[in-house]
Amino acid sequence: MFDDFDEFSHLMLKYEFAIEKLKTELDILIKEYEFKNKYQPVDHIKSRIKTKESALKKLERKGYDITLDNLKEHIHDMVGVRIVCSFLSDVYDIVDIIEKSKVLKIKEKRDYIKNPKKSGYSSFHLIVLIPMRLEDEIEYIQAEIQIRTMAMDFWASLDHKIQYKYNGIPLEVQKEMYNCAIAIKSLDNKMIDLNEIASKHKDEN
Ligand code: 0O2
Repeated sequence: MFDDFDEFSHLMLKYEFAIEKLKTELDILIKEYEFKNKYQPVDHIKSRIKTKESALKKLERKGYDITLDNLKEHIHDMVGVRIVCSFLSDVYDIVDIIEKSKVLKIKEKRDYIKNPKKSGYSSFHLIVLIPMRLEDEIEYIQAEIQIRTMAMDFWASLDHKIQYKYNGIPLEVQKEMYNCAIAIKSLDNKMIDLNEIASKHKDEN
């Protein structure tokens, strides 16, 4: 357990401020995009602050001592936002507008779409820094933004239920989940093609 309860509560409060600022900035960026392009790329957005229990488990899983410094440094998804898009191309458009944000600083990019995880997990992750003016000083709070298609989201949520975070899932199940991820990828590509055909058809008529 974290020894200094007051300091932990203060940190959680900062995460609450940070997630509000992040959601507002994303809302502005996405609405601007929608206005300019007359098109809505996002199906839905979810956000959460990681629970203390989940953070403790993750620190243990990664082999770190349970300290506030380790939490701040090594758990970069205490503040997390997930943006679920319609098409694969929308994912990259959203990454692009976030990268151009004047408020958020990009700390890291992880393209698990081009390079899926061993499990088959596919999604684009951005680790961003949110500047927070606290007690007259600017403090940067880390957050993870996961950007994915609806199909990837479907796979990830079921995978989470079936196997993620559990040990000893049969190899067969893992292999089948991987095969499902391949099928999801092919569906996402097919949807892009169908969308393009439909849009050409609209232009010609
Ligand atoms: P939860 O409960 O979803 O929040 P590291 O790479 O060691 O620096 P980390 O945090 O493991 O650190 O980074 P990674 O792997 O880039 O992203 C972690 C998050 O991506 C996970 O958070 C999941 O949300 C998601 N994720 C990664 N791999 C998988 C997978 O195989 N299946 C599913 N369903 N989700 C995955 P948490 O905190 O591990 O879990």
